[in-house]
Amino acid sequence: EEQYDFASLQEKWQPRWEQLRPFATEDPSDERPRKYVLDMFPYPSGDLHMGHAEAYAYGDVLARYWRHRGYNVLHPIGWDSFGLPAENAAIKNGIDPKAWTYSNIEQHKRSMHRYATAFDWERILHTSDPGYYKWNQWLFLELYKRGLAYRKDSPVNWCPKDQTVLANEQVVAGQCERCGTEVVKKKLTQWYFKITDYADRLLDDLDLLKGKWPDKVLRMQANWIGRSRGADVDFTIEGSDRTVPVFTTRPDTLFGVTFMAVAPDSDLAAELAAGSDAESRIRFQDYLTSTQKLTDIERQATDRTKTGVPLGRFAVNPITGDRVPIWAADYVLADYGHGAVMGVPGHDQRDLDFALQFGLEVKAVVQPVDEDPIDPAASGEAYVGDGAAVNSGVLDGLSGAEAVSAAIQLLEDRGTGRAATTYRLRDWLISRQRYWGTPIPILHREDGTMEPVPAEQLPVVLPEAEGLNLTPKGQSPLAAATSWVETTASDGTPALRDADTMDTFVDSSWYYLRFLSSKDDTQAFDPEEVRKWAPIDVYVGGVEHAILHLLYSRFITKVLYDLGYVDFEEPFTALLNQGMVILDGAKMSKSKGNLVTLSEELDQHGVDAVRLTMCFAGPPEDDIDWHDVSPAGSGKFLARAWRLSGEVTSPVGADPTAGDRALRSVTHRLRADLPYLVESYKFNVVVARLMELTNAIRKTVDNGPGAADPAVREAVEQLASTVSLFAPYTAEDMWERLGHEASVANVTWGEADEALLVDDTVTAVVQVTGKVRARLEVDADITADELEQLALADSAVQRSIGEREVVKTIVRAPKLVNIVVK
Ligand code: ANZ
Repeated sequence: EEQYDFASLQEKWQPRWEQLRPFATEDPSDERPRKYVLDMFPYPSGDLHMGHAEAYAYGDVLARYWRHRGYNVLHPIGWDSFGLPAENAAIKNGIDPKAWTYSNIEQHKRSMHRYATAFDWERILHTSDPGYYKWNQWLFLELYKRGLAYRKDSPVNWCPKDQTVLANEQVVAGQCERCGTEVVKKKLTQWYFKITDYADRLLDDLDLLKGKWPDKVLRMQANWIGRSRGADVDFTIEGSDRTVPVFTTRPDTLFGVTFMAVAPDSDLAAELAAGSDAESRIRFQDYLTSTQKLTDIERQATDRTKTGVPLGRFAVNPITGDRVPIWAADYVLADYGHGAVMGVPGHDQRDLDFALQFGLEVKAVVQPVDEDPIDPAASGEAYVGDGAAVNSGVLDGLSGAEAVSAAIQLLEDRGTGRAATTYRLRDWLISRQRYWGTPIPILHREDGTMEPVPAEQLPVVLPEAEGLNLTPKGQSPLAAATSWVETTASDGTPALRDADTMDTFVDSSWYYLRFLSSKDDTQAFDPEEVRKWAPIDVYVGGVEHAILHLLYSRFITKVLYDLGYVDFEEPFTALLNQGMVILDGAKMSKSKGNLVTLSEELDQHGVDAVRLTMCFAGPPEDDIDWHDVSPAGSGKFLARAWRLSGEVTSPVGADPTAGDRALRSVTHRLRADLPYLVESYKFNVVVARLMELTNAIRKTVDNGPGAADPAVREAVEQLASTVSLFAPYTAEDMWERLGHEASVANVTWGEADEALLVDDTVTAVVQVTGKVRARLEVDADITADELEQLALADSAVQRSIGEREVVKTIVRAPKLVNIVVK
């Protein structure tokens, strides 16, 4: 028996592929239809791990599959190479972030070559190259010119450990996503992208992705955008000519308002307190200090005892004329709606908790129909269910949406309110006070005005790290790079460069376009190439990017669409989220000591066996428990397949049509099912079918027509090219042993032969005077005469006829024979 040796196959093919470059896509005369398959680009920390191995195995199946289907496939790779970890590692170990980053990238590249990923290596990009971030700066200025990039003073999420600002998306359960430190609020001047202008489109266009993105991701995006429809109601403030709007989703409960509550950290609270008596002012100041220590999450926790202080001021309900006290309460957030609520304790649990805590009035203004009247003050439970309005003047008797629109109508008629929509989505905070990122291309003049860096001066190149103190201090380390920061404005007056760098999510929001013309130094991307390739047909990556990265990319794509740069509004037509690789049911981590190291698995089992194992483990969305899978078993299967390729004796090009029908039908069934199976990501089923095909071939060779049968060649060739989706080294070698030239990646699959897909036998039913007496397996193309003969010769049929006389035989070939006897 021939020895299958994965190590020598790897040694043999890797250098040959480097020369053959089977996945280069630069040929402009290539007229094949196109597919763009993209794997989320990696962050270059450490070496590749099991998670990368899984994702790239799946991405490769899709890229190679479309090539076999006759498409010109773009499958590029690059590195998301700016960002905090490089800087933190640099601070800890005293190495230059650039040196750290690029040496990690080199390690990644070596590992990816070994892993035989089907990438087009001609298009690589690193976001930390000036040739890339120049266009990041261009993008920033495109937004800036249109008012979509702006600066404002605002309370931001601040990580005291990393000493940096975090986007809302980077705060997880009140903690810094990266280091786990409790995030606090701090007021700073920061740059924002106006993603809120796109909230409706980002939400509504999720419909275009239904069925092609995981439902879970669509839901997460919708929740993140968080659109609430309702009304703004203008309350007048007693002793002032001011009206204050509050946002409510329940204008139908206007008659149940018994207080107003404002966020203590809002400008409104400060203004109201300033106009109050001394005692209220002092009480308010103390309260404000105590709430500033809390995170938004803590403030909104439902199980927390409600806190607040009366401001000594009153508001007047514009519909009822009721005079209600105004409180500062920290369950009201400053940056949602208008930072103020109308308190309806009868029908909102937070308001009820608050009212009961401070002895405020509770009014029930919605009663369930045909049930006992509710009493929230007594039960402690606000009534949030359906019902009819009561004690609500003209609204009485109305319910649900009807009551809501009648209330809005009332407000609009009186000019004291209007229909309104509020979003949870906030503008995207994109400035960072860190070194290793894209410098913001803005100059600050002495008179306090700003000026964009002129296009011809881009890129604003990041100064060398040497000599800069990167230790976080709340101000960008770049501010200390005096010779870099100090420059002149276009009118020759002194100016300072903006010292902040951009959030790396800006870099990754459009990189998929840069791949299309990654070496072009005259434009961010070539519109001609964009028309050819984009949008992406399938995007492969982790579900951890369900909100941040995908939402930002969708937003930037819509901006580019509005500016006329691209002609599509959604960047990722389909999304495949792979599960995690775990061990014994737990996420792998160094600290838990349950880390499976990719390079060790590859050394032990070989690249192909590891890749095949990833694909065979189950649906790609599910987690893979590395304890439950068998790379050794995968290796055994590959050896069996590989051996077959050495046994075929018919010549290349042998006509298979005269070959063994049973084997041909297994081959063609696989070919027919591959589109459905691969395109619905049932990679594990494909592997199972390859095992079935291998068994069928072995049977034909050993116990059937033998290795010379041309059906065997046909089957082994299909096996080799399909195995190449999962195990490229083995497949390439099989292809060579079959007498072909490299590369197996270039094989285009033919169509399945329909005639081989239909079953070649059918079951014929034989009846004797209406009663079924026998079932016969017959050829599908049997003639009526032949079938009649077979039926009459069957022993069960003969027994049933016995001594009786056959008067008539009705034959419907190939399925039915009815014998009439007397
Ligand atoms: C009166 C009312 C009566 C409310 C009722 C609800 C039920 P969503 O669905 O999340 O958008 N609200 C408004 N601004 C707020 C702020 N800055 N901080 C905390 N809460 C705020 O919630 C909208 C509801 O949240 C609004 O409707 C308001 O309370 C409250 F029976 O107004 B409601």
